[in-house]
Amino acid sequence: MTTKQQDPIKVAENTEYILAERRDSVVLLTLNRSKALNALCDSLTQELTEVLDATERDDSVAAVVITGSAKAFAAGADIKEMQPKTFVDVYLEDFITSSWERPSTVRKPIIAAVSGYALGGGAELAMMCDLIIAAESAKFGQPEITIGILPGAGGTQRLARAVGKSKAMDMVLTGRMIDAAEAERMGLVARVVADEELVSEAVAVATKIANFSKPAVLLAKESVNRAFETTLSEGLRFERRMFHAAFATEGQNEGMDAFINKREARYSDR
Ligand code: DAK
Repeated sequence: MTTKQQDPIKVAENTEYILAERRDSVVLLTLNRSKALNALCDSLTQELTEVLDATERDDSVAAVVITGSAKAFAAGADIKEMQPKTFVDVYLEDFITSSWERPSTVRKPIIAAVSGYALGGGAELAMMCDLIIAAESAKFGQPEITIGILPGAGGTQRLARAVGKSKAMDMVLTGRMIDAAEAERMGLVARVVADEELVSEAVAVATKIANFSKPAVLLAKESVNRAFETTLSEGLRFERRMFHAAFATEGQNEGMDAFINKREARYSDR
């Protein structure tokens, strides 16, 4: 059964909080609620889920970049929406779980391009992406403790895995914000670039990945993610099988032949 393709740009034409723009095989998604510093209200995360669904379905999309505004990637979940809720409310409705999980299940490579504040759910959204590219102005934090709660979308788990216990505890228990340089030193972000180069750099990285053999990219992404879910020996076994599987792709033969014959590889994505 083939799934009907839906152009993510067309889907985003009906969205208020997500702008989508195509840069060849890369789709650039911009969070568009700058008045509230891109606070991640329910409608925004639902729209993001719909657009990501469409990017997954569209074979012509090879990678995704998510960015925000100059002042804020996203200042967290919407505190005004959360404030009146009780335990029973959030527990019974499994509060915002379904609309928050999509970025972490996307199979295509997905890059967060962060400038300004990435706080609470904003930092968690960035960490759900495969890698974070930060502008010099980026500030990361898990300030939930300052408003009487704790991180709820991976801030105690993905952060601890990314930067270790002591730094994660520092951020989660004090709510302290860190700047881009510290985030890079900690291994939270992959690269720091000048603010004005943020989007072009993130799109360039996404394009570079998009131009490799698609099956190899997906196998590699799946293998790295496996490291966070399993023991070393199981992870290595998984990696070995994925490595063997790469030899069932046309990309393996093409990439190696191109190297040997000193020419550029032309991947068929098969
Ligand atoms: N929610 C709602 N509105 C926000 C907001 C937020 N997180 N952050 C900023 N805003 C709004 C402000 O209320 C203000 O609106 P108006 O007053 O103009 O109507 C506008 O954005 C501009 O903000 P400020 O006036 O505060 O701007 P400043 O430059 O003075 O300060 C700031 C910037 C980022 C330092 C400050 O806005 C701030 O501290 N914001 C809150 C940061 C925060 O505490 N974030 C964590 C929220 S808790 C889960 C999934 C996710 C989550 C939990 C569970 N599940 C899947 C279960 C996530 C939780 C969180 O993120």
